[in-house]
Parts: sequence; C-alpha cells; structure tokens
Amino acid sequence: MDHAADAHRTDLMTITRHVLNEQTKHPESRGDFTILLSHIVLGCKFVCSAVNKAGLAKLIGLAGETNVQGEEQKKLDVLSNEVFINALVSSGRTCILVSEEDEEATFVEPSKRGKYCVVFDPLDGSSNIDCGVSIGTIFGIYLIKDGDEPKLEDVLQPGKNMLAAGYCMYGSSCTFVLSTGGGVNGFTLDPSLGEFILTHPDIKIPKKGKIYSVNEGNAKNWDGPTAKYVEKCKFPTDGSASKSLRYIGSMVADVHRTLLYGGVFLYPADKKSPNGKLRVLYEVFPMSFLMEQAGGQAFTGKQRALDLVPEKIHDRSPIFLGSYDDVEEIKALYAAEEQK
Ligand code: FDP
Repeated sequence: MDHAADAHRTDLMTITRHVLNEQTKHPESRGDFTILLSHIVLGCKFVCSAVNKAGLAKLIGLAGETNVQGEEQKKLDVLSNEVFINALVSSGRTCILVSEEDEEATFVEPSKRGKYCVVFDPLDGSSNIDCGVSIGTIFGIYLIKDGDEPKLEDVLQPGKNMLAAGYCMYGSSCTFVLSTGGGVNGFTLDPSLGEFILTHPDIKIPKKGKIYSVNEGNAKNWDGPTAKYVEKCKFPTDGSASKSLRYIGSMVADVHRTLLYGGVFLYPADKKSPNGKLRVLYEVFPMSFLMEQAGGQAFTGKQRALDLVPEKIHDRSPIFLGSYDDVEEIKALYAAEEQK
C-alpha cells in the first residue's frame, strides 16, 4: 500500500482551511470573517440538502399548504431565506442583512451585532425550481462604514467596496465560488465528507469567449448597442466564427458557465425595463466582483458595474459581464452610440 500517495489524497484543501490560510496573511485579523464565512457555508449546505430533497419531501411549490403532520410547508425560497437569516444572525458577526426575499433590510439586534453587512439572494433563479434546473445563492459582504450604529447607507455602498462575494450553485454538484479580493476559487461539496473541497483554484476567465448568453425573447425591446452586439455574435463581419447561444435563465448557472468557459452574459435594459431586471446589490455586484477578480469585466451600458452607487436596496441595473475582450466590444458599441 502506498501510504505516501494515500496521505496526499487525504490532504484536502477544505474551504475552512483555505480561509484560515488567507487569514494568516492579515495578522491583525481576529477570525471574525472566517466565522462569518463558515456560517454562510453552513447555510449553503442546508439549502443544498433541501434542494436535493425537494422532490421527495414535496417542498416544491407548496407554500401555505399543510403536510400530513398538519405543519405548514414552506417554499424553497422562503425556507432558504430563513436559513440564511438565522445563520447570519447567529454568527454574531453581522449588523445589517439585505435579502432579495425581504422588502426591508434586517438590522441585527445589538447583543448579536458584528461589523459585517451581508447582501444576498438566498435562492436565485427560483422560476427554475420546479423543473430541477441549477439554482443558487448569491452573496456579497461589506464592512460597516464607521461607528457602532448601523445605518442603511452601510449597504448602499458601491460594489467596489465589497470585501468578498460569492455564490453557491445547487446543480449536478454543489459548487461554492468565492473571492475575498485576491482572485477566485471554486470548491465542490463532497457529500460523503460534508465538506467543500478546493477543486477550481485561481479561476481565470478566458480573455475571449465563444458563447453569448441572453434572453433573446426580449430582442424587440433592446437598445441599439445590445441589438448590434447580438447581431455580431451571430453574423460576425470580421471573419471570425459565430458565437454559440447558451441561456439557462438562472443567473448563477449562466454566470458559472461564463466564468469557466468564457464569453458574455447580458441582461440589458429594454424599452419595458429601462433598468434591466437584475438587482444591483445581490446579483449585479457579487457577480461583477467575481468577474473582475477572474480577469473579466462587468459593464452597465454606461459605466463599470462596481462603480454604481445604489440608491435603494432593491435597485436594478442592466449588466454585461464576462470575458475581457467581449465586454470591451460591448463598451465600444455603447461609446459609438453616445457619439451619434
Ligand atoms: P428568476 O426570475 O427565475 O428568479 O433574478 C432572477 C432571475 O431568475 C435570474 O436568476 C435569471 O438570470 C433571470 O431572472 C432570468 O430572467 P428572464 O426569465 O427574464 O430571462
């Protein structure tokens, strides 16, 4: 038996070990961030298990109905929200939480407060739940600006102020993608160990991609630059090959593919929705943060996405994100339009 090889195989880089390693680079750190992250990871494991069991447990689409025990059953997105709120509050490291599910921000009670603000979408892509398509949790983390009393302005900061961002995708495997500002790493849940293991170290998005990802059903309402870009993807005029279209309609899954394979994901403005559909704080910012950290770009049609300053917690913005060169082309089309 080759014990040395066995030892190597069991020397796994778990997400906790990875974050503790990162922590040693900040000697002033007291481990608060590591604790916060371990609570987020726990929330993701819980939701992953609930998503996997959803068909069996009849958790899907039954909000408001009662099960045989007479208990009220919850929809997965409602359940996921409760899981994350509880996990984040009980970490003792958060002060303000903004969830896609809640109209108002949650201010953590003083006895359980810490210095971090977390913005999150507990279960993004919920229109896909009933058909088993990959869905996910998206989150971003800010530090409270100053003082002890948390204020709404603490979560209305530009995305470039985020300390960390990530998502967890509940798909054929459960994948956790994280950036704490020094690159992007991907971890896969080993169900037999119940641990996220580093499987995709230092993810870099290809500089140019072969895929575009957009809901083309909205094409009749697009603005000029978006329409021109998609036309170029299909009928390139520079002799290059046409791009392939891939659109799942679940942001985490579409962005995950874009990050790994390259290309561009776009949810543009259109005549019906001048600000697009996706939410700035817990969709656009975390995904833009990850894209930039992986060497790509994120653009709103007017500016770098991470420079946006949200006015309200549920603001929306158009977004074009992905491979550096592909987003550069989109920026050039918007710049040309401005000059007209
Ligand atoms: P969903 O409506 O299923 O919750 O933000 C929500 C979102 O999904 C994203 O996950 C997804 O990228 C987008 O909406 C899909 O929108 P369209 O159905 O308009 O294409």
